[in-house]
Amino acid sequence: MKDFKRYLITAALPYANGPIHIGHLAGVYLPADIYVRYLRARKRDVKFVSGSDEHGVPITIRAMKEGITPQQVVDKYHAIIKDSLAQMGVSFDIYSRTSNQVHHKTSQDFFTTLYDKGLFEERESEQYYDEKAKTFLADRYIVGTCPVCGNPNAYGDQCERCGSSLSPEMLINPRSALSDATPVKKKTKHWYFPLQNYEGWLKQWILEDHKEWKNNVYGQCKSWLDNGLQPRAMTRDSNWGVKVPLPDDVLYSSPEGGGREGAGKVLYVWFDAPIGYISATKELTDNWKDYWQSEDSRLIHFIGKDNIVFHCIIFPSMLHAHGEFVVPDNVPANEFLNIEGDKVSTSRNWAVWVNEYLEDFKGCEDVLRYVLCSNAPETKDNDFTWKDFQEKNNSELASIFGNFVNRTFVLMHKLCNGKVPKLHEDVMDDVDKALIEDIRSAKTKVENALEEFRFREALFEVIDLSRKGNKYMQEKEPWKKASSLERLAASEEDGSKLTAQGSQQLIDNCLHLCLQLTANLTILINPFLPFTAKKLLHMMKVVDKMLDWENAGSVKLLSVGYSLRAPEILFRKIEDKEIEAQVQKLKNGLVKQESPKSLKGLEETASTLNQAEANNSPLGDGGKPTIQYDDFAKLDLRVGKIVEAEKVEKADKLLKLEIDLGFEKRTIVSGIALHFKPEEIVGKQVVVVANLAPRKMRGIESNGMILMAENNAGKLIFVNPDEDTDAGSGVS
Ligand code: B3M
Ligand code: ZN
Repeated sequence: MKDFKRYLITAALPYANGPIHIGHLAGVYLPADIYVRYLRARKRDVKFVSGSDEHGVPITIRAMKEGITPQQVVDKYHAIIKDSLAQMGVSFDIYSRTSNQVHHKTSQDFFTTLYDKGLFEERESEQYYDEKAKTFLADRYIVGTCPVCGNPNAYGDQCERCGSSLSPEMLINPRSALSDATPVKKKTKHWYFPLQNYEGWLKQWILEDHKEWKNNVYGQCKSWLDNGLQPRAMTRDSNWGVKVPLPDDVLYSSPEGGGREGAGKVLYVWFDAPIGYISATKELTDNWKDYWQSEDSRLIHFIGKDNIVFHCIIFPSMLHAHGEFVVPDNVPANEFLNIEGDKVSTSRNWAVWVNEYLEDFKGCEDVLRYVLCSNAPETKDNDFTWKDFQEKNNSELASIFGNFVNRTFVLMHKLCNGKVPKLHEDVMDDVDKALIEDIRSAKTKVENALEEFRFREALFEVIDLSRKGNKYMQEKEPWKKASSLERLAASEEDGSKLTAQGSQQLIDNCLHLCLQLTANLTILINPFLPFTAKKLLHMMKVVDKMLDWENAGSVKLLSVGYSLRAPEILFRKIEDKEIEAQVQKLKNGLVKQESPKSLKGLEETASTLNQAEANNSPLGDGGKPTIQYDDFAKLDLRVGKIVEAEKVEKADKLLKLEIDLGFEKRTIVSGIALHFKPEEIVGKQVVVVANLAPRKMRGIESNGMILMAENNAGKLIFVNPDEDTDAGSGVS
């Protein structure tokens, strides 16, 4: 590998539209932080930058949902995210935000450079427009039926049910996410970046020159490149974002107005956001060009898999086109972390929020770091479960690592007067020598894995070294030698003094090596569990300097005769009731999609966006807008009776129900499994939406839906007639 002088490590800028969850940590921030801490320990010149992504539709949609302005949204969540990351020990050199002036200027200058070089294509096209909200509808402002899977609520850029990447034109029956109105087509003008012009360069740079990239990243790039790239619009009609740095007569010059009916023109969020890495480095240091514009700087982007195309194809093409910047040397993207067997969904609140974890498990930051790293979704999606979290804490961190350190310190205080004992080389045996070899080779193993972004493996090697420490101690049994010492001291026999001396030497050797091993564990664990490393330094009364990576592998880190502190408990036990409470919290917090709560504030925000006239809800709690009788009359509601119920395999929340509707039996899949056992509900009467289009869930076709009420505590209650009624009776 090339010898780089400097490292610039970036971690994806999280949208400031909500707190971060543990999937963000596992996929992006922890691996980045571990890598940076390792580089720092190796005395490399490194800068670690990130910040909040404060533009784009995710922000304005959140503003709609919360009924506040986009500015209020980003101020609120930027603070929460920044604080969570700091508390988790993610050690950025700077955590900035894209609403900063320096960022607006940096991204506008970037745009202008490309514009002046004539690298954009100016295009006028017809786009969907909401006449009520007076705005163009790009990306997530438009919803409709997915042409691939039939999901009626697919977005203009993606279907969340089947994962297809979409454009607004592909949606069937498109409607505005703002007003529900059917949009009309209007002409507007945008600036497109012709990605296809960079295909040749990209193919050489990625497919030929970076074969070492992770399979998942390389594979995704290859498939984008094989399918051929298309021009991509780098501007949007919106009033939230970085203003396009062109005069009005250019922005709107066209016989048809160029989109003047819109709210203004801003840079596409995926144009400005990655430039945020540059702006943050500028804010951090006057020498920012050394990191961005010098060939001996190594740029590495840590991201989640959904951001691969932006970081490997679009942004590098922009950097290349600009001409003055380095391009990433690696993009070690991770896959996704699921929670308790189900995909994380922020809209359904199926997530473990980092700010809440920090409240509930004070002082356990390293436990989460450990669990997320040892289970990181490096090569495939992985699952987080609370049971596994408890298991990993109690039987790995506490019983292996913590136990080794604790035994070493307790015995050193008991058998060696609280001081580092001598190493008597003449009585060292093969077991001692093997341990020294294990210490040496652990350093190399951890290092090799970290250099290649195999963080799970690196962490495993550290824990494995502590496991070897336990085994060594078990074999040596210094406590047994100590009790035989006591017996010898009491005996008058000749030669007992000599034997006693020999036993003390064996105890010394064992604890000397166990203490040197503890010092090594401190260095090796530091990138992963920095809070634990700090505690260990304190116990050993040594300074941070000991953490230098070059010290690892040595068995001369602690001086003989040096007195050490009493042990601290490194990892407390996590109790069953704490875990049960978390599982319950997840289940109770689950929000069904499109609940009235999630639409709250639509009115205010629609007007902040465009002073548009909005649909008022007749309900005080921000419910859905008024509908006409005809809308209601479309529903065929019937009384049915549950005749069979069973769990759906590999789906925690689903029950497969057989419902007797009198005229026929129906299969309905319902998301109520967390609330009811199958046997409890057989025989119950329910109200069924009988003419709902069929939908496949986990391979089972569901024909209808049962109505449920939900109380304030999140408990589900059946909606049914108040006396037994014939199956199939109409409900109106
Ligand atoms: N904010 C997407 C995300 O949070 C986007 C990343 C920007 S990185 C430049 O997943
Ligand atoms: Zn779909």
